[in-house]
Amino acid sequence: MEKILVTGGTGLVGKALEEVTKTEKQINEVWYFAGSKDGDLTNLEETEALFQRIKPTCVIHLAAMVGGLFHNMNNNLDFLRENMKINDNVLHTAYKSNCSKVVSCLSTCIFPDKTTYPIDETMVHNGPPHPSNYGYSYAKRMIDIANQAYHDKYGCKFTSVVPCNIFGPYDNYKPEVSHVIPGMIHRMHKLINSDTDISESEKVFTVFGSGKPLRQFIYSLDLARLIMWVLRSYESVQPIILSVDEAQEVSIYQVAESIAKAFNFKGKIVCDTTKADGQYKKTASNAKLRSLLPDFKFSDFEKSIKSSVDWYIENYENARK
Ligand code: NAP
Ligand code: GFB
Repeated sequence: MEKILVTGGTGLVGKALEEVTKTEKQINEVWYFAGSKDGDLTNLEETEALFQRIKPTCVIHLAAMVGGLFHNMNNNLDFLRENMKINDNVLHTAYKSNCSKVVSCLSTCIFPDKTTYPIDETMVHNGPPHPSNYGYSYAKRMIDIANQAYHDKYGCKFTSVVPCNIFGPYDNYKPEVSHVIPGMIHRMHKLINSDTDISESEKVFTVFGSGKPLRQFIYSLDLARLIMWVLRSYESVQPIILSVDEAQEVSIYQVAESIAKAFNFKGKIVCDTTKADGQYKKTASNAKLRSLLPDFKFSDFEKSIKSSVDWYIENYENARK
């Protein structure tokens, strides 16, 4: 029997994995989706107690202090320390628990800021990350270093995936923490449902920054399917990028237009260039994934945005906001 512990199981990606396992888990698998209430993974004793309770054979390690550009910019030290503690506790406890495989999660935002494009898996440590999120980036990079060290010393099958920006149901919509898509969904929903005494066509939605930066976005349910494939079939310690194609890259302004279309928003969209843009782009190549899984189909971006907006409207009361 495979017992798969998903740390960070109550978040955006964890909930997508839970949804996908409903139809795709195998007969010999039992899945556990743990959140911080099941154990604070910055605390070694609580981490060991969680592993002692679950006795996992495999771990999908998603738990992290996670946030968008503005949260990272103001909290690099916390992102560094929290995530270093979580990652060391989980990896070392997984080793001591004789877990047969651990799949951890990096991010395309951790690559060097000054780089050639497209970015690929060999470039993780080729230079400093963007200054806006160096704390998070270095903590994530150390997962890759630790994976190599556990493999060198003990032969552990510890590997990592590198998603591009992720969105979908159960995202984190808290304004001070959120990534761009949940941040915009939350703000547009609030704009549409406030000031009902002025017509919607007179309302103005503000895109933070210039709207010019470029991003690749993967729908959380697609990522969940790819992570399951990595758990079952990817045997290398080296990271693998899980991203949509380079051609799917969109501007932040285009994201705002897609969200406005999903809300059928009739007002204006303007950009507040007094707010930071962050990284201009972090274009990643998914050639390694495509070479191993040539037939994988990514969901349509516009349809996935519509599904995410509809989910937020239907689940507004209980959403993290
Ligand atoms: P999320 O929605 O913020 O969820 C974070 C998860 O980690 C939650 O389940 C949370 O538990 C758990 N957690 C946080 N601190 C914890 C602690 N001290 N002890 C135990 N659990 C803790 O994050 P996400 O977007 O799903 O991210 C999942 C993974 O993907 C992360 O490793 C992140 O770095 C990576 N990633 C995310 C993106 C993105 O765009 N979202 C892009 C690339 C990579 P609670 O629910 O109890 O708080
Ligand atoms: O998702 P996001 O916050 O993070 O996107 P990054 C930031 C971009 O979206 C910037 C613009 O260009 C912002 O100016 N933006 C426009 C907004 N409106 C909004 C809004 O309402 N909220 C937010 N948050 N942005 C993060 C890294 O970079 O990527 C993290 O800092 C993490 O470490 C994440 O890895 C995946 O894509 O810029």
